[in-house]
Amino acid sequence: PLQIDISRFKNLSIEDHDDGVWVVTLNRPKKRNALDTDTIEELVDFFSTAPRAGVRAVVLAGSGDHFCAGLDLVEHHNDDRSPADFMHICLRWHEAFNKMEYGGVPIIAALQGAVVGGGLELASSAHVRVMDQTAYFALPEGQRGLFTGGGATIRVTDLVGKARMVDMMLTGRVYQGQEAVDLGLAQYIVDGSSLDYAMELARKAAQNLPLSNFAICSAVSHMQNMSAMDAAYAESVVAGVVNTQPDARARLAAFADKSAARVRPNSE
Ligand code: 1HE
Repeated sequence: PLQIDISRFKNLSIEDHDDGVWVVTLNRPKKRNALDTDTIEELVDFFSTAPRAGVRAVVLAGSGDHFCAGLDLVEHHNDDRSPADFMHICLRWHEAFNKMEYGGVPIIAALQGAVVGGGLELASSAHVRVMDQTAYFALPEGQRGLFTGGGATIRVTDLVGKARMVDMMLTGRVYQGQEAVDLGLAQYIVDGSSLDYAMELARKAAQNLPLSNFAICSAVSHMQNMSAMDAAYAESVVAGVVNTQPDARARLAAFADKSAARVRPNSE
């Protein structure tokens, strides 16, 4: 496996925990973790390497009271970018976020405070989102004279549907609390720390075989982009590889000899 040299990351803080779980934290709390060009390059770097470095699951977090304020508007203003410059900026965002969504490593986002604009685009590139009671979601681009450029038109629309996405952009509507979960912006809301709960979920996911997680966190997204016929075909091929992997034999044997845990309803 590749080695990840954590000393080369400045705007991300990166910790390698037990069980192959890594915690990647946006670490510019004074700027509310706004996404400047350096942060995006570090995300490209980490998430390009992680699938080949034995990373079994990632918790993606933001330091301070807010997960992420989106595009660094001050950098954008100061750089006075041309249309071509900003197109290339957006292509780097897509590079990072596609590496996340399609890379095959489970990513659990731990959300608090503002998850807005590009921050919501980042969060929606994770596979699972856990919010605490302070978290809120919005797309303020419309009010700022901007448009989304980091994949919201695709990923946020996938989460909440076209009409809600367009409303969020037109009116600046903010979603929070249980309603945000009901709409699909997050899958979990917790009373305590979203980071603690995200860690718990990441440790669970990390116990799956890496090849199963690769399929779950890559194939499902690819298949969304295919026709149903082609997706079914691709699913057969992926299942052919995953479901016959030698590492699965011990798990299947444990089921057959009745030593493996059974699936039961949650207890009250
Ligand atoms: C920033 C940014 C930022 C804060 N870029 N510097 N995103 C937005 O429109 C969200 C803009 N931010 C906010 O609405 C608020 O800052 C927050 C709700 C996130 C936090 O509020 P608060 O009161 O805690 O902080 P603050 O006083 O507004 O900001 C603290 C500092 O963070 C301040 O810097 P300072 O040097 O004066 O201390 C702010 O300038 C800085 N800061 N947010 C740069 N976003 C690929 S297209 C994507 C399109 C978008 O993402 S549009 C951006 C949408």
